[in-house]
Amino acid sequence: MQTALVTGASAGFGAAIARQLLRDGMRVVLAARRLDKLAEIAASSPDHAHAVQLDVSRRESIPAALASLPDAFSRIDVLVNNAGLARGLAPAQEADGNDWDEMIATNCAGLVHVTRALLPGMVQRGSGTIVNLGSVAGEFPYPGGNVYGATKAFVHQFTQNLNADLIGTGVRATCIEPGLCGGTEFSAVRFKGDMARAEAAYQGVQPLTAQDIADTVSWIVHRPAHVTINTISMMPNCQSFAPLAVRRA
Ligand code: NDP
Ligand code: 8X3
Repeated sequence: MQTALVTGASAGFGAAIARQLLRDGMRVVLAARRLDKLAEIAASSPDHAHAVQLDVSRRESIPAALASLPDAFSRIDVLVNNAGLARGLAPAQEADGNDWDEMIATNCAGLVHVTRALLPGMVQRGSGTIVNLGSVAGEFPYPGGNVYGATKAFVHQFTQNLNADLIGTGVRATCIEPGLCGGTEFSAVRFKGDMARAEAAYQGVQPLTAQDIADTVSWIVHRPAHVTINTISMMPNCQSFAPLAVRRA
């Protein structure tokens, strides 16, 4: 039986991914800061799910959290680096520097250090799958996306560079890059609890769902061992591309 570790499993995509991988018959370690929420999800599969408190932005806490895993959950075959957030939508010249620090610490530094901690074991065993949550925001710039989009461009390129390093090891990495997705805490977090603003993002549209993302992760994880999916970009039908902005006098 394979074991997956899902970061940010207390809500949104991460909770849906953890539930899906449990339904797929895997053991799952659920990691995030809110242990109560993780424990609630893990309680539905007491033999196969384990909740661990982990703030990925606190680098020094990562080894201790991983060392605390019970034996049955300690060999991680699948890492889903999902923990992440956007803070604010202000133009760069007005944005809050603390918001920028938090996004970089979580989306970039947290993701690379969790990966670094688990990679040697995967390489030693000759198998492993890493799924990173990027975003369309990492490819397509939009006003106010400044540092959030840049962190997701980082996630994209880190994933591809992982595959460059991991050739021949049996370990593979994928970056999933979703567009507008509803039913998660993403916009509530981005707008710091301003629910009117958060809900407005999903009015009159049918966005992707967390289950759409979970289905995609499940598909990636279950590809045969010789297949690497480098990138998946996905959007709801209600979203597409727009022309470049041109400011005229
Ligand atoms: P949610 O806000 O619903 O969930 C985010 C999860 O990340 C929560 O479980 C939260 O748990 C966890 N988290 C945040 N900071 C940390 C931290 N420092 N350490 C550990 N866990 C943390 O967001 P989504 O599910 O919507 O988003 C998940 C990922 O997908 C993010 O990386 C996001 O950028 C990306 N994404 C989202 C899209 C969307 O439209 N929703 C589209 C494209 C990409 P806790 O607070 O308990 O720590
Ligand atoms: C989340 C999608 O378009 O809000 O990554 O940046 S978007």
